[in-house]
Amino acid sequence: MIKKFSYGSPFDTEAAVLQMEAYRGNPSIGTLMIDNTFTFSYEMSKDTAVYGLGEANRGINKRGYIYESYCSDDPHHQEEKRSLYAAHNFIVIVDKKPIGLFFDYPGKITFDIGYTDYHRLTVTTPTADITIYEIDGNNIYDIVKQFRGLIGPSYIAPKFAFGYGQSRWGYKTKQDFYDVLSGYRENGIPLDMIYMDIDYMEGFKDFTINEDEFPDFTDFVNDMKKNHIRLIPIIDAGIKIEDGYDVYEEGVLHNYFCKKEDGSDFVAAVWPGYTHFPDFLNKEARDWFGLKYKFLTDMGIEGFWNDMNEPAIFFTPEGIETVKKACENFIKADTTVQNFWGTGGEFDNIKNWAEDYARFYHNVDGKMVVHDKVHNLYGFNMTRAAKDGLDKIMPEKRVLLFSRSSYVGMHRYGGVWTGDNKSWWSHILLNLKMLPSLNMCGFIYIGADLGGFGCNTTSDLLLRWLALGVFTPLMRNHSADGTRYQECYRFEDINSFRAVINVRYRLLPYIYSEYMKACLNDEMYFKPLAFEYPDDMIARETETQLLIGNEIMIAPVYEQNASGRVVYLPEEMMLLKFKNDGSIEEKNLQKGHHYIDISLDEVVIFIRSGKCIPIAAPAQYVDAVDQNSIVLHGYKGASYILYDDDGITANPDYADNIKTYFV
Ligand code: MIG
Repeated sequence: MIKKFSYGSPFDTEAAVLQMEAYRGNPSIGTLMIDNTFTFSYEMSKDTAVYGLGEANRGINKRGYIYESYCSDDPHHQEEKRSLYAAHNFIVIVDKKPIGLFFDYPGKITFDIGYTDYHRLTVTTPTADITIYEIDGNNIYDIVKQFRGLIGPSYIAPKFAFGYGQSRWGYKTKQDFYDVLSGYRENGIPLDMIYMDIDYMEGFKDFTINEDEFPDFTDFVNDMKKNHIRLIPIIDAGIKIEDGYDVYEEGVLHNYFCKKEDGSDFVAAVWPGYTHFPDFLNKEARDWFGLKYKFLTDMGIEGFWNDMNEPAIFFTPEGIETVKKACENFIKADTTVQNFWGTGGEFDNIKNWAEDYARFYHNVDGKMVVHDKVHNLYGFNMTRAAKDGLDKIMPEKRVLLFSRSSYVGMHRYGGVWTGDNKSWWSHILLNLKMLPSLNMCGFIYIGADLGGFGCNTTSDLLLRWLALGVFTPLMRNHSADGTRYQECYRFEDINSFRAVINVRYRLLPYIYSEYMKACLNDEMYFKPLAFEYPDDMIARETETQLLIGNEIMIAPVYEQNASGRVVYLPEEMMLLKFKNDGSIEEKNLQKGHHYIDISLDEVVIFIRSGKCIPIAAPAQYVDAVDQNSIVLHGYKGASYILYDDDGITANPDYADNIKTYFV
């Protein structure tokens, strides 16, 4: 059952789609402190676990740290970070019985989950205008399913988006893209998408193409499609201030940009230099921006990634003034260590600066709302604008769309990638641990930058990361300009890369089928062992393995120089090892701990007791996966319900598209 509580006068975030009566009293657990601020406080027992928070740092069980939802463009995801790019304020507290709590609040909100006091959970907001949904249910899945019903159905990606994609910030010329195509095809490594980062634009202006490099963009897009490659361009939040640029001029004319208190358009610098921010909380501005995507869909584009939509701010004119004053003072003052550090720090201080977020306003149904109070809704509404626009442009078709920043509710409009991670071994695990929490909040089309975005990758790190990426709906290798190149064909052991990525295509019928079931039935695709085996103390604490769909478990290798790993089986399972030569080794294993050898060119899965899965022959791209090549692997007497459809028609129906297979 879901119960809604509302305090003060909360902003309508539109995260929830179900309307219900709101109560004023106390939720059934915890205590409230309401003055100018709001605090929910709950005493945890020794064994209490807390799950959720979607795209957030640290473990699957969130206990023992403090998290802040305030969408932040911070590319350094070390262990102490409290905020990443998203705000997913849903938790499930598991004590004797689980309780779900969604704190629907669009500004900064803090979850102290046993950080200050290991036995206390406190959730705090700076104003006391908040809505809370309390959900009780039989188990965690039941609570998640009810929550998903509350927030509405998940975005459904087209099937081509389940292929493997290559990306890199720094591809500039047509030749750069053709080099990627030939690098993959000539080496027989599957590929379906190449991503276009900001350099395809003219001067980083959204909805423009650099005509010098791409004089015949439509032909280029079509030629790539003939090679079974979709180009997926990036769209940034900020619109360059430049006379003659239509998007800028229309935005100014119709008051579609965020304003300062004095009514002027707010100015902030991002890649194009000074820009204005479209007011995505204003419906008219959303409608306008969404239809701009037509510029690219008219040229054959079928997918986008929305970036910089926290929104990220490098600096504002006000910030620059502050820095300049600090520099002037530095020049005049004695050179002390304090002055040196203090002045240098000002440069960092004005990036994504709180004072700037308090300086601009949204027009929400005619009312001016200061940005920092609704900060976490910006990326959500950018992607909503895009999806609503694309639905008007191509109502019958699914489009690939994912965003960097998000809030609960954005899962109806697109997927997410988890932003600028690094080529660190620890980030394989961070990637893995975010996946189920994101699913809890309805984000199913998700993935991380495989191989790591920042820093320099190594071939073994990339191989191990790809072996996890095989199972993430978004399987994209992406890296930052200036880092070591990490396209698979750049390394010596190309056969190993081919072998690992082949597994993705062999498992595609299963991955797509389980993804669609999760979307269409409000279920989880990535499940922690703790959710499935709540009475198994070891399973409850196993955070380096996941269940994928209903049939399999994975246990990726996440340490360098490891030739395998210890895997915990909470029940008897059948190991399947995909070998480099295309063969599949099978072995039944008893419940308990096992050391499993997994070399760099292998992928291992575990089929759950009594189940089976479909496996196809390898293919170079999604359309070439041959349904007739499907063979069932798993337990004798098992059956599998396969979901499949044309992969592109919007609003597919579950019942129309399932077929049962028997071993
Ligand atoms: O300030 O477009 O997270 O994926 O490559 C960096 C350049 C801007 C951040 C994104 C990243 C992308 C990069 N962008």
